[in-house]
Amino acid sequence: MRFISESSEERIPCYRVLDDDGQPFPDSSFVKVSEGVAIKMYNDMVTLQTMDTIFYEAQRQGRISFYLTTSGEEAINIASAAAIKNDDFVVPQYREPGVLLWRGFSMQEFANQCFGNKADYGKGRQMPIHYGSNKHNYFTVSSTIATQLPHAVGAAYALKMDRKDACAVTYFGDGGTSEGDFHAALNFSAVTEAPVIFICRNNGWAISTPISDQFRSDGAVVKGRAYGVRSIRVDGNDALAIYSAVHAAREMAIGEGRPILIEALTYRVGHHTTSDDSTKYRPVDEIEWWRTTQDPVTRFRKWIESNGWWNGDIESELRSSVRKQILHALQEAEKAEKPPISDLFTDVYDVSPSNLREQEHSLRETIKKHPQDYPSNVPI
Ligand SMILES: Cc1ncc(C[n+]2csc(CCOP(=O)(O)OP(=O)(O)O)c2C)c(N)n1
Repeated sequence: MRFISESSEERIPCYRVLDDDGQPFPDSSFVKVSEGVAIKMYNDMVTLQTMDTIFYEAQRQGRISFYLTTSGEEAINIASAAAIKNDDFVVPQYREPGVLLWRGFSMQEFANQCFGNKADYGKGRQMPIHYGSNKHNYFTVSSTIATQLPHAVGAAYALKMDRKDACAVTYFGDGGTSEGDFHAALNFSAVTEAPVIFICRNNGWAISTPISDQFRSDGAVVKGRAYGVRSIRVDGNDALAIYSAVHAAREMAIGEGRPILIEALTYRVGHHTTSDDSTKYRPVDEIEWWRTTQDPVTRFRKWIESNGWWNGDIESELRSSVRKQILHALQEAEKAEKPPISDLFTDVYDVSPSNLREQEHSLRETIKKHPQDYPSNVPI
């Protein structure tokens, strides 16, 4: 009689390509990245980093109501985006705007969404950072944890039924793997053999809840295996490792018709959102260590520099032009008019039901009575 152990016998290894100094480990195998792709990856990582700094400050100045940074997770965002194709559906959590950036969503489009102005595709009806784009096959962000995961499996299954040469790629945090939706999604994906790539950003924290040591050593990869989903653990701060793993995952997902799970080990360097102060529950030294010595952007820069593709002059030029572009986009988005009040009541029903018409009428009456309490840049 032999019971199967409840935990894996050995610690799951972590796939790495670049060491902390941006040099490939001897004999490491990885997918080749051309100079052009590597430069775009670096450009986009710097753009994402700069956008986070400036948008975060804009929230602190009271210009936007909310923001959430991706700091520390730039490699997961950009390298995974680089390894997939534009036809692949992206079903995000909320800490992956870099994938949308990679696909060509402009700074102006990001800024319009955060200000909820009339150029925002969501017509100002979503909270800031709930980006979405039909054009870029990027499903609209929903902050309700893990609800995107079953959707991604359904989308992947539809792609398979239609015999499309594409997969669905979905992202989530380590906290999300404790939700029922995560388990339903993994089970459903394995049973239907859906071409979906699950990318878990194991960033050590779910708001103020630390990920336990047990989970750090035995995390989402083990849950993947439990559902019969092929899985790998990767260094999330190593852009080359992420690129290679996602590239291989895509080939298996589409070629063999199966789900794949990637657990990327990383660290959430920023506060959870602008509503959080993470120094209240974690040591500042820990944050600093990750922000400096483990920065994925610097690590990748060292690699492109050692290939002779980058230098200090291009670096300063890039940083200053990206900064200007982002500041300009913010100013434009701030100046733009908001969507009209009537937009609040459209796009759900073909013909508006009586209760919605009553609510609209009541809102208009209230605004008439208390005009001083309503923003002057929202057309009535
Ligand atoms: C269903 C649900 N429960 C709780 C919350 C509140 N909440 C927002 S973010 C978050 C933590 C998520 O952590 P994780 O999935 O690890 O992602 P991270 O923020 O670390 O990137 C929680 C509990 C929510 N948004 N949705």
